Amino acid sequence: MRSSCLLAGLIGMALAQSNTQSNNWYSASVGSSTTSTSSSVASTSSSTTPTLISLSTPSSTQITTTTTSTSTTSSSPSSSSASSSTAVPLRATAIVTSYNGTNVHGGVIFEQADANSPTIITYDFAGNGPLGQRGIHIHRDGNTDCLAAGPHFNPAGINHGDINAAVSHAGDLGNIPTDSQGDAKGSVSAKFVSLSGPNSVIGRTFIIHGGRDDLGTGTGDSNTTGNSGLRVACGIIMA
Ligand SMILES: *[C@@H]1O[C@H](CO)[C@@H](O)[C@H](O)[C@H]1NC(C)=O
Ligand SMILES: *[C@@H]1O[C@H](CO)[C@@H](O)[C@H](O)[C@H]1NC(C)=O
Ligand SMILES: [Cu+2]
Repeated sequence: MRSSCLLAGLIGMALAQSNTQSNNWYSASVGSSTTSTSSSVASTSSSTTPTLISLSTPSSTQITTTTTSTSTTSSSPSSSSASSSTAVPLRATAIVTSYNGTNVHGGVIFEQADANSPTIITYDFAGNGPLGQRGIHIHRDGNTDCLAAGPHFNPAGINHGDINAAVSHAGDLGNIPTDSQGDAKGSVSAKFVSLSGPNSVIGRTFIIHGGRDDLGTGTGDSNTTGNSGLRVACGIIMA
């Protein structure tokens, strides 16, 4: 059952983050997200977004009540608190739903201790092919139509590379391994990913690809895309 594997993994992951309402954010959204098709994203997103935000937002994060468009690249609503140099932990989530008929799906939690710290990105996916490598990125534009999410988020305007590499896009998150069941669970620390300020990733799109990212070492579009293959699932990063 597609939703049960998500619930097991994501609720466990969310509870580990010690947010007392974390067990609700996923279950509240899974009912409608699993019935959606990739082409009906606008209506699905606008109906689930308010619930997701209200349940998932910790008390330290401001809530925006106008996040209904799937095509906005909003800057972080918490950027004002970051500029006042308070050490408030920042948190965001992305519900990642399948695209173009794949079965890849899951969730991602982003946590940053303060505006100058790396962001810890904890992910839990199912539905991939087994025993492979999958490129993951943050793409520039917020859109649940994965193909419309634009290129990698690259505010520095430099070449594609590995996560945390000096020459890399801020949205480059490297490869993650899939296990024998096609699941991928883990955590990475991304020093160029921020949840506040002008280069915030909030409102942008997390994408998992169908292939391995060559991390800029390959041919063709390597310096732009890493030749990571099709966009098989994605979700907008929300505070
Ligand atoms: C959708 O999947 C098919 C089959 O894998 C592929 O040929 C096509 O390019 C994909 N389209 C998009 C928009 O990803
Ligand atoms: C990628 O960029 C590097 C540095 O500019 C260059 O040496 C390399 O040839 C480029 N690779 C491709 C495939 O264009
Ligand atoms: Cu990508």
